[in-house]
Amino acid sequence: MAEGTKFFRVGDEVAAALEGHRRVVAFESTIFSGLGMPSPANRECFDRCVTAVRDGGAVPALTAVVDGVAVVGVETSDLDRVFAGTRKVAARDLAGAVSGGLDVGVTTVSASLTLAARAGIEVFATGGIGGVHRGAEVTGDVSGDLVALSRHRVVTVSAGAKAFLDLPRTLEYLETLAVPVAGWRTDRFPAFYVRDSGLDVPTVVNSGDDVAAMLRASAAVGHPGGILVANPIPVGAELDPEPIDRALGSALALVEQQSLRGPAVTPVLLDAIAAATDGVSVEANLALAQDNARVAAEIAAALAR
Ligand code: PSU
Ligand code: MN
Repeated sequence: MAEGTKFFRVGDEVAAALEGHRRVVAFESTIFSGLGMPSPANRECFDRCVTAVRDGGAVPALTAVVDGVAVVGVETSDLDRVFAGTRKVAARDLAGAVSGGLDVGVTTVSASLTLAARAGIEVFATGGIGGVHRGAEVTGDVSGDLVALSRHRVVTVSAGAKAFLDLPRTLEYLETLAVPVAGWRTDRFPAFYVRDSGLDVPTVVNSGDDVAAMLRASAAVGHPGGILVANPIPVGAELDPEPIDRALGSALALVEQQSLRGPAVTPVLLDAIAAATDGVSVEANLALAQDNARVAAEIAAALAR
């Protein structure tokens, strides 16, 4: 079990689960904040993810920075503050956030993977990961999420990544970083709202046991990092790519026009797409996040056997 420190704490229920049945699924908090999706869908998204994890016999562990402490397993009484958080904390921001006593910070995928590994959690669920941004050959904007995937032995379940990223280059970068990418019952990389980006994944997994075997094998052969499990959005929730592509075009133009750089880029794109597609894209986002949580619980159960 991970001991607490001045800067780091594991919630009671999560700590007990890690000592006992070991079925725990970590979550990031950016996705559930205003930076990830509009209110009140963010709260509904969290509730549906939590229910999916508990229905699968696992315990959810939301990560965030609260009162200068990096927390794994945010207390219920702190949820409202966290969901209202506006400070995005990536892996590289964690140290400064806690040493500087930040009141509330919402964790990205990279920060959550860091904290999950620190706590001894092996499975993490989100909606979509960050990746290589379009135009990265000029801006150099590559999400720290990719590096974190290569650094921590944690399984990440995601519905691929949003198409505002450069998906072929994101997969190339994951290959460079030696991150195994496994399609959940598919040989195609999903693109968030749509099940098939047209890009292949190198490995197919069909069950939690398949993923557990891969993670154990990766440790056995001395591989240091985690595994990306790409779970396509459920069939009934898939969106028509046409209106999304149109929204994406204007969202990318907005980023260009405002000369946005760095961590500000992703929240502005997410917000513009949600606004342009009305409630439709948000409902799809809830459905895929919930399904990722369900798959993550299945993997956590397999890892605990
Ligand atoms: N993509 C989404 N929803 C999100 C994010 C990405 O579809 O909420 C968030 C996640 O927290 C992810 C972060 O880790 O954005 C990546 O930000 P950046 O591109 O600045 O690394
Ligand atoms: Mn970035």
